[in-house]
Amino acid sequence: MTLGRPSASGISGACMARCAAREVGMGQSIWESMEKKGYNRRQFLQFCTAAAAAAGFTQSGVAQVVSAFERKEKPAVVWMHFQECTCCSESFIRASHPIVADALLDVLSLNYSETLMAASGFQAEKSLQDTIKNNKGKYIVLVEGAVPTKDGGVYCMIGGKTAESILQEVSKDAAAIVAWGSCASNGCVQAAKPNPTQATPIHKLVNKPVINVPGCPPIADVMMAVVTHVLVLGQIPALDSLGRPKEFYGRRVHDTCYRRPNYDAGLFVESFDDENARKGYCLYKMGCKGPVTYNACSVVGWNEGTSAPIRSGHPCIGCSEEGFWDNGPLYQHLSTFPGFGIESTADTVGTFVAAATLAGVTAHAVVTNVRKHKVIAEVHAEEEKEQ
Ligand code: FSX
Ligand code: SF4
Ligand code: F3S
Repeated sequence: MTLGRPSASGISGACMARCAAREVGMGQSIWESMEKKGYNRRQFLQFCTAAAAAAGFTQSGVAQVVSAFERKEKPAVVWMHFQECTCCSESFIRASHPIVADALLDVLSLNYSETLMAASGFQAEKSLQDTIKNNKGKYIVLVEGAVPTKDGGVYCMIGGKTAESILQEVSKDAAAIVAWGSCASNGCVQAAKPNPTQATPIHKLVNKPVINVPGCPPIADVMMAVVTHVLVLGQIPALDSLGRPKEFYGRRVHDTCYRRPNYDAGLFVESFDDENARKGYCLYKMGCKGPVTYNACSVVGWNEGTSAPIRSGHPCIGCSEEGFWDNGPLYQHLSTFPGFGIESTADTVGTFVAAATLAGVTAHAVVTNVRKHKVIAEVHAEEEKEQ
């Protein structure tokens, strides 16, 4: 594939061609490289500030980033594509820190990316080979897509080699490996039953730690933060037991959802076009998997934080969770989930409350839910009166 870089990114395909064609491992610092490309000191400092923020540093960490970028040799990066749809790349180039997006892509030695590089064929292949040969132990591998292992791996081949052999070749001397998206992290749609090509996530095939950044696709700003973290600190961020950065995958979508008060109060959308949908009630009954999905959509948001699936009226389909294609129909609600507790009244809150009252049970949580339900209903009634 030889697509030029979309204009939204501000970097031309020609620039990528230069990146692809130049010699690698030249020992320039990030600052030297930026200066050479025409960035001034002010832009460099802006870049450092944005990078520090993306990596989760406080203001005091900016000086550390400046110092690191002045000294640190710019890392070489190879970005591989296997079984996927390329939305992970599409998401990444729309990150909301333009200076980080542009500078990272421009400043990084993005020596190989089938989507973003202008070079193709033997020139592209040479760039990949040079990168892994000249930067042993120092380069970063970003992988988009799962790898088919059935029938000798013939279901995904690039330049006559199987995806699996390419993955082994590039990851052998890598300093860090990042699995972009659910395809690379857990197999995603390719691995859905019956998984005809035996699509396999990256971490099951390589013998070193992999940072999993699931989501179909992952959130641009989360991708940006992970890359920045690896570059700025030169370290793998703290990961959970599934290899995901804790900072972004430590909470359920449900835990930070702005519709949560409606959930707790038993106020649900019953069909996509009903009055409750217009009021922004909870989408649980429409199949929302937010209660079992770990991702940062409710906090970070999409498209420069403009929206997220739930904010636009669609239930979360659990796209960052393993096997989400096989976890039952997308629009059928969960019957239960861990930590259901008081919330197990979600389907039958009215009935449950009536029964509890009859039995003379004074469970505080139930009472709280009823109160919330009443207050929210009153607020909505007030709003309607005012309109
Ligand atoms: Fe997979 Fe990336 Fe889904 Fe696509 O390329 S995570 S199919 S939206 O985006 O790998
Ligand atoms: Fe939000 Fe879905 Fe949880 Fe409802 S079920 S509060 S819409 S995450
Ligand atoms: Fe995916 Fe759910 Fe977020 S569907 S994009 S994890 S809201």
